[in-house]
Amino acid sequence: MLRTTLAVLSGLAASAAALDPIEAYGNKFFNKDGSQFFIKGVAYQLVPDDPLIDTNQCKLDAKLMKDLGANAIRVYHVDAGKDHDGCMKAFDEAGVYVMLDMDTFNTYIEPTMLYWNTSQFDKYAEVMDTFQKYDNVLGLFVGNENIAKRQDSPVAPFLKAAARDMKAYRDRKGYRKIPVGYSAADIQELRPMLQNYLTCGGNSSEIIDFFALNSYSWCDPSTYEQSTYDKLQEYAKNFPVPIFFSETGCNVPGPRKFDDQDAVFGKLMVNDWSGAMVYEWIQEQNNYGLIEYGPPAKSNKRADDVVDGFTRKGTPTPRNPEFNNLKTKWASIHPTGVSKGDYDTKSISTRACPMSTSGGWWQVNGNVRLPTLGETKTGAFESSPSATADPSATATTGSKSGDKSGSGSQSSSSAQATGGSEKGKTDKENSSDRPLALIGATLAGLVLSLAILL
Ligand SMILES: *[C@@H]1O[C@H](CO)[C@@H](O)[C@H](O)[C@H]1NC(C)=O
Ligand SMILES: *[C@@H]1O[C@H](CO)[C@@H](O)[C@H](O)[C@H]1NC(C)=O
Ligand SMILES: CC(=O)N[C@H]1CO[C@H](CO)[C@@H](O)[C@@H]1O
Repeated sequence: MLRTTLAVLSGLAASAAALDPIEAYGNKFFNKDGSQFFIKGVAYQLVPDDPLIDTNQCKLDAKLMKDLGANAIRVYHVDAGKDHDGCMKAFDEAGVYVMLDMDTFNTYIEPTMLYWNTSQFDKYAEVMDTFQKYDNVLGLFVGNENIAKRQDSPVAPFLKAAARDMKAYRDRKGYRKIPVGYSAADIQELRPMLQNYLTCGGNSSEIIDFFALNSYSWCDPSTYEQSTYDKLQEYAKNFPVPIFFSETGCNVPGPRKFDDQDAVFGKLMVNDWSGAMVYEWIQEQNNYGLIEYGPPAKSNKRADDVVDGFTRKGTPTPRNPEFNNLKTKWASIHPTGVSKGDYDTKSISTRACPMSTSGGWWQVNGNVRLPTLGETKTGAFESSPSATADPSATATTGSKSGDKSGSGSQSSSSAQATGGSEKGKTDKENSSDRPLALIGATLAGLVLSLAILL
């Protein structure tokens, strides 16, 4: 507490106009004055390696983000060795918090090769070391959509191990308690097992500090039920840590009206959700952009200003109606939430660690022992329940069929959800969010039945 206070005070001394750090407490984010903080964010990755080193560009974008009403960005890759002072200050002055993925191209936690080792840890730590000094860092991700296919869930204990080790490192170094979380692909078959698993087990040192979902299941025009947001809400009710959308939303058929924001910040969800990051700032091939930087590839531009045929530098120009739709929508939404002083964390509840499900999607059976740093897993896993698994968790099967019965008309919620997250992923693959070779690597024949990790 004292350390937090001192950090806040020194932050204030450094720059009077600076944003105060946000704290995760219970299942909500709070401002320093005790008011609740809700994310109105955008995904921001103009260039593959690091969009936070070009100060002029950050200033141009931050200004327009302020106009849009955004208070946060999400960045998928940074280069810890570069100087980020200018960009972080530009966003800070525009009232914009920053969420970062700690992994990068060669440190991604792979679902095909199960390991979490010091090569990754050291790189994650460099990102934390570099960014912990900025008060407007809102959170750090251990991974993004590492679990994206049927065979991928055995990597979940490695994600949890990464969160455990990065939180321990953060605390050991005396850094501010920057929340460390995970950004999940919204896959119906993994609802709610993945979010429950990453926060289960009863040891706060071994769980993620927040859970974020990349969901594309709300395609305007839609409804709370048709989009299956009602199911997302059911699983998020009294969740043990903050939960929010780290990517949203669907652009088919378009135009995007961002009506899901009414739901996220509306009375049915606002008590359990902490807001949303809209995918994405820059227009790319996937057609999700809120802005563009003018026509593609001109001969007088430097080559690295253009990637995949899209100019990635210059004055951002709103793409409409999307930009104005989102601006108008956010301007009409003012969630107040609860003040920290009035907030009783006894209302939150930790779920039991889920048992594995039939069909192979969720293969982690109960509260398995987490891998230690440096541990590698190869070959098949024995299939037998862990001694610490809680049998009551089998109730998740019922919730899952609830998803199906609640799905909308034309396409099933599964198709929408999975298809949507594939879209988001496709783009990020194009932006080299993860090594293409590894994505392409065949998983055929790799049928794992994970019960006990060792
Ligand atoms: C971590 O694992 C990767 C992949 O197997 C390997 O390339 C790297 O050398 C390992 N690092 C250490 C410190 O063992
Ligand atoms: C909680 O987890 C941490 C990190 O793995 C460990 O050091 C600690 O002993 C655990 N606490 C309990 C009560 O098991
Ligand atoms: C420019 C580019 O590489 N586009 C690719 C983005 O990803 C999709 C799906 O993987 C490819 O079909 C595109 O060619």
